Amino acid sequence: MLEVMDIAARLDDAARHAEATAQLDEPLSIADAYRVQAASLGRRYQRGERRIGIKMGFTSRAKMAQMGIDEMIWGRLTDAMLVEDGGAIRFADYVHPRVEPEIAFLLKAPLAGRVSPAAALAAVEAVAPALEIIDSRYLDFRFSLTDVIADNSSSSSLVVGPWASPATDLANLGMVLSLDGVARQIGSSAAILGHPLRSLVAAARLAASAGEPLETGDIVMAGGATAAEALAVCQHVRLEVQTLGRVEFRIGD
Ligand code: OOG
Ligand code: MG
Repeated sequence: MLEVMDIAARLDDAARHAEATAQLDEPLSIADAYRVQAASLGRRYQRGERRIGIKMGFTSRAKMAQMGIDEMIWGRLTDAMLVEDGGAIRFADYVHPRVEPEIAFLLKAPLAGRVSPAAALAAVEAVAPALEIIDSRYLDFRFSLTDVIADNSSSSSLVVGPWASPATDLANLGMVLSLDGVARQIGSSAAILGHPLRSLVAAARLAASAGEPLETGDIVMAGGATAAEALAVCQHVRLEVQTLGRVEFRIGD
């Protein structure tokens, strides 16, 4: 569908040039919004980026309340989105970036379709504290459900901390997100669907139903446990997760 390719190009260009674009006025179905997302990722793959996994969105009440959307969404992650733990991003590469405290899973086996939490856990190689940098390509960071899905669910960058044993109990880990050493968001991993593993279960189902099942080596971001925080130049961002440890990055200009 021509319209799908056009919208995908507009959103991909907005991301590449770090320039906000207007909300979509074309009414899209959810299926078409995911088609736009797939098409915009297709442009990235053509430029040489490689798929490394998926991110889940709106898996916590805090995130749903902040953005006024109460349906779970997902987006694709590529190698170009990875920021080294302790590294830096350039503020100018983003439109209006925000950061959120998350948990990441690394898979050691494929995981597709309707799986039990036990089966999901059996496919996990490791878990890690992680920061997601989201950056809506829409003006004023405002969007409808289909807008944000088309925009790869605001996916922009991710920073993954040290990988830990999958035997780590993720049920209720304290999470503190600090900007320049000041705690700004305090939460628990329990905020993520009651248990972050449930987000992995949902990811397995959603990715498979899109014809792109989770594979060995994939990273799955479970979704923000708290509301996101807006970022500014020169900040230092750090997440401390009980038991799992810390992950951090700096923002240059
Ligand atoms: C959409 C992405 C949501 C999460 O972790 O809930 C998300 C947004 O808030 O812009 O990444
Ligand atoms: Mg997120």
